Amino acid sequence: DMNPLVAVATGAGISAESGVPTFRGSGGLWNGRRVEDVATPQAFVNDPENVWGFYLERRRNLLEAKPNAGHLAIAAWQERFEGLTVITQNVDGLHQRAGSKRVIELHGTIWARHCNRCQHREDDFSTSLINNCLPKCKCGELMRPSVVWFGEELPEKSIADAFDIVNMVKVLVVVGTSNAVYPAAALPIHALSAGATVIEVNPERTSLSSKAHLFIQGAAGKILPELESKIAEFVNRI
Ligand code: BJW
Ligand code: ZN
Repeated sequence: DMNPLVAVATGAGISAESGVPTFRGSGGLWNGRRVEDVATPQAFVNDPENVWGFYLERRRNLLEAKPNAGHLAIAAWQERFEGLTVITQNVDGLHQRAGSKRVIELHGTIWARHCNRCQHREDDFSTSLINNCLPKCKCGELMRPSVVWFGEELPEKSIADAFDIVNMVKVLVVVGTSNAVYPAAALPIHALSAGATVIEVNPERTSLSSKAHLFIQGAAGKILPELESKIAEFVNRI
């Protein structure tokens, strides 16, 4: 409906300063659990209690967490850059809580569950099991968190919209992702080949850093509040 000039692609690092652990790298790892061991359909089949335990623990952590200066800066940019869209790999909902209006959740949301058999879906803000029972659908099947696990397709419209957007923006800001998980990691590469200026913000270098037009080394909460005029400079370049 609108052609955004600017999009922001985010990963777990944007929420690190809110006290939300990342998946990889230093400070990553949820209680020693590797994401590859809990974020797969097979892990859920083998041990649904363990997988639900992981997501309920993360919900409890998120209820304590608040959007940080990085999320708030991105929300403020939408006043200046009409149609600004946030394309996030995160499931935590912190962009929306910061006030961002257009958010594409590539990997789903932790705040819903659905049934693998009949696709029945409901919001779910619970942080513990009732009577130690895993949530069951009205059809009798176990329900699962509405997130995207390894080996699963991303929501079709989300990933299609994301590629459309990076195809038309002048500037893509990539924040707090290791750029290790596909297809999300292909978005900045696609933006580059479509002629966008790509700015990366991360305390550590990633596979994108040498390809980006600008790599700014640092924490999102420190760098993003200072970045608006730099973005505007690239947007206004012909
Ligand atoms: C800061 C900071 C601060 C720290 N400020 N920054 C080749 C091509 C295509 C696909 C594949 C491929 N090879 C393999 C695949 C399949 C697979 C994949 O990509 N595997 C890779 C590991 C190689 N992809 C999939 O399976 C995807 N589906 C798919 O491809 O479907 C088609 C298909 C089906 C079947 C077979 C083949 C293809 C689905 C991927 C789903 C990922 N799901 C998870 C869990 C979601 C639910 C949950 O949250 O539990 O998504 S895994 C986890 O990783 C989560 C994240 O969204 C995702 C990305 O992590 P992210 O956000 O980058 O975080 P980190 O921790 O890695 O990095 C944090 C960064 O922040 C670091 O760089 C820090 O430096 C930085 N940082 N503090 C700013 N203050
Ligand atoms: Zn069902």
